[in-house]
This record gives sequence, structure tokens and C-alpha cells, in this order.
Amino acid sequence: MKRWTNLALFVLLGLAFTTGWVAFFYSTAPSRASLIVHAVSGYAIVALTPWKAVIATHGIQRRRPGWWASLVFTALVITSVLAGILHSTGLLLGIGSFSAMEIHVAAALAAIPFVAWHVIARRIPMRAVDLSRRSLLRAGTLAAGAGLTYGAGEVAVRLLSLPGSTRRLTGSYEYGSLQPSQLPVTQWLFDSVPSIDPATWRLAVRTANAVREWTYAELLAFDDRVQATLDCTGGFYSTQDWSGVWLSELLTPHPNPPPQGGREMSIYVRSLTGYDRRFAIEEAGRLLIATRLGGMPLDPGHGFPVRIVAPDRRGYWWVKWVTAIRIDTLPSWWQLPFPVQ
Ligand code: HEM
Ligand code: HEM
Ligand SMILES: Nc1nc2c(c(=O)[nH]1)N[C@H]1C(S)=C(S)[C@@H](COP(=O)(O)O)O[C@H]1N2
Ligand SMILES: [Mo]
Repeated sequence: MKRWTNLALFVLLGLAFTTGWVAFFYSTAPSRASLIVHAVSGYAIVALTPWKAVIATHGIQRRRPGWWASLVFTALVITSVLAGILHSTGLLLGIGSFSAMEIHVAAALAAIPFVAWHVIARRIPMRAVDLSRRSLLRAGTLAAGAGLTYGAGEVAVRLLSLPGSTRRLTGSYEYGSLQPSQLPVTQWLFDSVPSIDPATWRLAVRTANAVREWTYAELLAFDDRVQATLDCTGGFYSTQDWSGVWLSELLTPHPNPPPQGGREMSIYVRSLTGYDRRFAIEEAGRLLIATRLGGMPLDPGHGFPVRIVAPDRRGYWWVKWVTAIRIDTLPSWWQLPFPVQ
């Protein structure tokens, strides 16, 4: 049981970590599907506490080198799980200037080096016994119990009308919809708001054989509109009215066929700050180059002079302060799944 518990924790930690990021990647149904697996693996970790406590108590008594690092690791896992539950129930959505979701993910990220060390320093021999019928039966029981816990939690949140009952399928909470002044200003990680002079600013749009530089005044003349939901991985979402121009409108068809060397595959969008994202070419008609929010020009925090509005994509795709757009032959998956800036 001891070895089985550690092995199960190993699998569950990996599953929780992976499904968390998959949920962050999507803004639609796959996000919820992943979060169900995520929550169930989280509760399964919690359910193993009594068994792991026995192992840990014994281990601590042995005072093996680095035993304290296992305690730091334990604290990080507890912090992450607690913050996750506080977020999902809505019992506590923020501590200081951090959202419960940010703390949840930060603690999980901080735990990575510790878990790597822990499984190497305390590694367990793999034996055929780990795949026995009994092990599988245990795994099934654990999954069923954790699944019921998740289901019961979702029912309880609704019966008690906790704030968690209002969250979107990604787990995000509504904030300031249709009230532009209430839309929070957030960055992915380290970016800061640049100050841009609209008189000299240009949006360079490069296609296979042409570059067109758009001025702010030219872009302001368009009035394509969309109501879209910005769903930030920090744990909030906000639906607003945006206007500007569909990117496809700016990609005038070229007179000559594109030069040899490959098919146009993706749309590369870059901010003045260097923050960038790559989209599939098919999305050109669904990406708005927004100049206005709620009918008013964007303010600097929200991406002045122009930003991307990418309906049905998570907030981190909504590149602000765009200066360059390029159609190129690299596939759209040719980028890190999440920005690092
Ligand atoms: C939720 C995840 C986990 C937590 C919070 C946790 C915590 C701990 C703590 C506090 C100890 C005692 C201190 C020490 O010996 O360093 C320990 C020991 C140990 N852990 Fe973990 N651990 C976790 C997951 C794992 C995993 C995934 C494995 C293996 C794949 C593992 C294998 C072990 C082993 C073999 C020991 C030594 C027990 C002994 O010396 O008798 N643990 N763990
Ligand atoms: C040690 C790793 C992790 C564990 C054990 C864990 C566990 C949990 C738990 C127990 C919940 C509450 C589930 C519920 O009641 O609905 C939760 C929620 C959540 N977690 Fe994690 N998590 C981990 C890492 C991550 C990471 C790395 C991400 C994202 C990159 C993430 C994203 C989320 C999201 C979005 C929710 C909210 C789900 C909702 O409100 O429906 N988690 N997590
Ligand atoms: N250049 C740039 N654009 C960015 C970001 C960033 O850090 N840099 N953050 C993204 C993230 S994570 C979100 S949620 C939205 C937030 O938009 P808002 O500040 O207008 O609410 O902008 C996106 N666009
Ligand atoms: Mo975000």
C-alpha cells in the first residue's frame, strides 16, 4: 500500500498539472472537460492523505538528508489545493493583490523542483505488483470516490448559492461586463503599459509579397463590431462591446500568386513590447483589430492604439499594443503554448 500510495500520488500530480494547463489553453468546452479530470485528481490527492501521512511521519522520523524539503513541498501542495478549492467555491477569491487562482498556479509551479527532487531522492522501485488486479481495484475505488466528491462539491456550491455557482465553464468569475470602466487591466506576467504616440505609431501588416503600414486614423475609420468575452487565466471574465476591423479586411488579396517557398499557414501578431502570439490562418476573419471598447478609444492599459480581440480564446491571446502582423509559412503551433513574458 505504501508503494502504491506514492505511485498514485506521482500519477495524480502529473495529471493535475497537465489538465490545469490544458484548461488554461481553452476558453470553450474542452476547458471544462479537462477541469473535471483536474478537480477529480486534486480530490484523489487529498483522499490519499491518511496513507501518505503514515509514510511521511515515518520518513520524517528517519531524518534523511533533505527531509525539510519534503515539508516545503507538502506546504506548497496544501497551499495550491486550498487556493484551488477557495477559488472554485468562491469562499475566498483573493488574498492581497493576488487572486486565489494566481496563488493556486504559483504554488503548483513552485512545487515542480521539489517534486522532481522528492521522487528522485525518495524513489521507489517499480515492480510488476504495481499493475496487479488489486492495485487497479484500488485505483478504481479512489477515482470513484474522488469523482463523487467533485460532483457533491458542485451540487453543494449550488445548493448553498456560494459565489462558485456563478462561474463560467473555465472556472472564471464575471467581472464588470458591459461596463468598460470596470474591465481590469492585467498582463500575462511581466509586461508593462507602454506609452505610444498615435501620430507616429504604425501597424505594419505583411503578407506574402507586400507590406502595408496602417495609421491610427485609417484604422479608426473602420467600425466592425463584436461582443466578446475576455476570459483571463487569473480567474475572471468580462464581456464587452469591441469595435475595429476584422483582420481579414486588412489582408488585401495580392495581385500575383504568392512566391514559391511554402503555403501561408499562420498569422504572427506582435506587440510593441515584444509580447507575441501566432494564430492559424483560418482565423483571420474572427480576429478583430480593436480600436474601441464600449464605443470609446482604448485606454493605454487596454492596448491603445490597437489590440487583438480573439473571441473564444483565452485572454492571453488578446495581444495589446499591436505594431506588427505577419502572414507566414510557419505552422500556427510553432510557438510555446503559453507566453513567457
Ligand atoms: C502530494 C505529494 C507528496 C507529498 C506532500 C509528500 C510528502 C512527503 C514527506 C513530508 C515525506 C517525509 C520526509 C522525507 O522523507 O523526506 C515523504 C517521504 C517519502 N515520499 Fe513523499 N510526498 C509526496 C509524493 C510522493 C511521491 C510522488 C513519491 C514517489 C514516487 C513519494 C515517495 C516518498 C518516499 C519513498 C518517502 C520516504 C519514506 C520513508 O523514508 O520511509 N512521495 N513524502
Ligand atoms: C499540484 C498541482 C495541482 C493540484 C493538486 C490542483 C488541484 C486543484 C483543485 C483541488 C481544485 C478545485 C477543484 C474544484 O473543486 O472544482 C483546482 C481548481 C483549478 N485548478 Fe488546479 N491544481 C493543480 C495545478 C493547477 C495548474 C498548474 C493549473 C493551471 C495551469 C490549475 C488550474 C485550475 C483551475 C482553472 C481551477 C478552477 C476550476 C474551477 O473553478 O472549476 N491547477 N485545482
Ligand atoms: N502585449 C501584451 N498583451 C497582452 C498581455 C500582455 O501581458 N502583454 N496580457 C494578455 C492577458 S493575459 C490578458 S487576460 C489580456 C488582458 O486585457 P485587459 O488588460 O485589457 O483586461 O491582455 C492580453 N494581452
Ligand atoms: Mo490573463
